[in-house]
Amino acid sequence: MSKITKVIARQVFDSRGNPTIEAEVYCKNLSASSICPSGASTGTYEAYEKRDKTNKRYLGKSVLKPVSYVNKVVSKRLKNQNVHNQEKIDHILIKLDGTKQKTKIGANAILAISMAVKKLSAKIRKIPLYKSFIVKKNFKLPYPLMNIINGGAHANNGLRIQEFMIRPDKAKSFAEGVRICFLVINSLRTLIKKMGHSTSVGDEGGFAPMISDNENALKLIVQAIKKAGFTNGKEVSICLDVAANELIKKRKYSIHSKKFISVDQSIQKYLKLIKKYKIKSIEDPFGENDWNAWTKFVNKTKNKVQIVGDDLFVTNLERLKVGFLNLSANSILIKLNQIGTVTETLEVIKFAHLIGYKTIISHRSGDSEDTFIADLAVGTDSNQIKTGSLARSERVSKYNQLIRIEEELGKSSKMNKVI
Ligand code: 2PG
Ligand code: MG
Repeated sequence: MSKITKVIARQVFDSRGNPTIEAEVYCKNLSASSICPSGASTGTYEAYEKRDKTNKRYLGKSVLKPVSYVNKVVSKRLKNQNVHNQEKIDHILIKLDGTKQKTKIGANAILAISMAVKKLSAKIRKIPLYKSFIVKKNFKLPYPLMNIINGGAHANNGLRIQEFMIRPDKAKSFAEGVRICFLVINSLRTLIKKMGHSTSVGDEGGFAPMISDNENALKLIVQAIKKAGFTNGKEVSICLDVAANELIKKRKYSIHSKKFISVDQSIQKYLKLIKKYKIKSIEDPFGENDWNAWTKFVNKTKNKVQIVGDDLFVTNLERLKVGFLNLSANSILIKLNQIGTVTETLEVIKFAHLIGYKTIISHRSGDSEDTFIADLAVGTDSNQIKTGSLARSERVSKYNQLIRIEEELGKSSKMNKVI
């Protein structure tokens, strides 16, 4: 047994330059720390991100109150707890908070502690973090879902769809998958330059050229894949995160253009895009409360397309159960800070696998140097990871960690399965 001696929280900054919480958990002179990420296109049912709304010094964005609560109250409460008993510690935090969406302490403070506990436990046991989750042997590497064009809430180019991603479906190793994405990204950069657009990047490292039409972005990606020497739909496939919550008004959607159209019309347009651009995965095609639209869409795509629930499920077991009963999707995006503890995240992943859903571990648009999710993806047999482009260190750090894990696993490492 290793007893926690103290927990220290501090305000640090995320990749968008906004304040966020880092927690450092100690067992005597050993410690581990973790930083909570933060989203821009958040779902209503996500766990609560607590900020000092009235503190004007940081424009209402500081996290000094939750930090102080951890240092004054939570640290004492966790003192002498066994750092290896993650579930007990997470339940103490959940109980101490006592609210459904973790509004009292804030899910940002709770998660930073929860992840730091997990890291410290692995450190003390002298095992790599990825070996401390669900999988005990035959570790597999996830396929990267690389976001190469940013739109929606992550850029200011007016693109309706938030994320245009590529997935190297035939890659035999993670490092090879990254190489394939690297080649496509480089061709894309050349193409964007040639068009006279800026090659600057958005929040998740993907290019954010001033293109506002979805189809123009898709055409550009198809061209880039070809120019890099690959075939769209074979070695590389296109995947989207629509983040449709941001594009809804009175049950009508402005996904395909600025015009709001019905669910049925939107589905028809989706089907055309899927066929024309061989799209293999669509995340959040409809809003978080529009269960019927999701069911209709899954029916129409006949399980040939990966339909991913992000804002729909918010890494929440209760919502995933509803989705399962309604046949709403076939995959779930996993974001630790949507639910707030490692234990609850693992419960959701286990249930998702039980019902045959794919799990995609995800970053947030506001992220940090913390690479916890890379280990989580391997340790939970998640077959994909979505963590931005091959740009911006907070994104690349996750890919680099997976490269290290693959190297450590050596010959025994394999890639996971993709739909
Ligand atoms: C998403 C995420 C991550 P955000 O919608 O899937 O890409 O964005 O963190 O802004 O919610
Ligand atoms: Mg999303």
